[in-house]
Amino acid sequence: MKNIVILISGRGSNMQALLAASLNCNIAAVISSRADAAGLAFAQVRGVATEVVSHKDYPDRESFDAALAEVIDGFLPDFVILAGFMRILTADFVAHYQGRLINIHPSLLPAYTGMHTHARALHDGVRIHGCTVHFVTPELDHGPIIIQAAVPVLPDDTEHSLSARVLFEEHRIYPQAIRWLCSGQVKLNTDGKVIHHGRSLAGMALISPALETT
Ligand code: NHR
Ligand code: GAR
Repeated sequence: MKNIVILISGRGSNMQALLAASLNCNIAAVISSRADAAGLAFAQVRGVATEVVSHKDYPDRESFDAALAEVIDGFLPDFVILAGFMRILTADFVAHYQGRLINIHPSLLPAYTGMHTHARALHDGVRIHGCTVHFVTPELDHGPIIIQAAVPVLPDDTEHSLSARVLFEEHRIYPQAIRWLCSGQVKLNTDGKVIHHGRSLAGMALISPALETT
């Protein structure tokens, strides 16, 4: 069975969705970059090991990442899952977990990399927004894509309502992506392409606003 380590920084609702999903893998630990992350208590109650590696205890990104990697590697992970983890990681850290480091980002990448994705989508008036699970590469939010979910942006949407609609889909696609990885159905090729074994790539279209039925 594959070992996974989940990294969080706050609420941890994606981590909760992963714990609730009965994945075919062993969740070895939940590690937070903040001691006050609400998600830590949830993991503890469910008997999952928790650790805190606070970025505030380190003078620079290199030393924080080195300390974080040491704690992570103590759990012998096959995959390291970023779930609302809010620190940009150095190229050395990313290289150490090449093909094993996964992130969920609240936009349809490559649109809206970085922070404040929902506010920027609303500002631009896009009709479709969403979320993306991808392998992490040194370039922020640019790694190979495993799965995406698209949602409509509604006329009265606020950052709050739109982020809730996207988050609902995050909680569906993240467990699916990790299930595929742990069963070997999804792999990162040596040329940096994501390979889906035995998956139908047929899907439904989300058209927003909906087409008229004539
Ligand atoms: N690191 C690398 N190298 N590549 C990625 O794709 C990464 C990453 C680290 C985190 C998650 C991420 C996202 O999905 C992620 C992807 C934090 C920031 C950020 O600006 C940006 C993107 C992501 C996470 N962090 C600030 C920093 O200075 C701190 C912000 C804060 O603490 O609130 O690190 O979008
Ligand atoms: C999620 O929407 C996740 O996609 C996003 O932060 C939220 C964390 O929620 N991640 C980022 O923006 C990474 N920069 P959670 O802690 O409840 O899972």
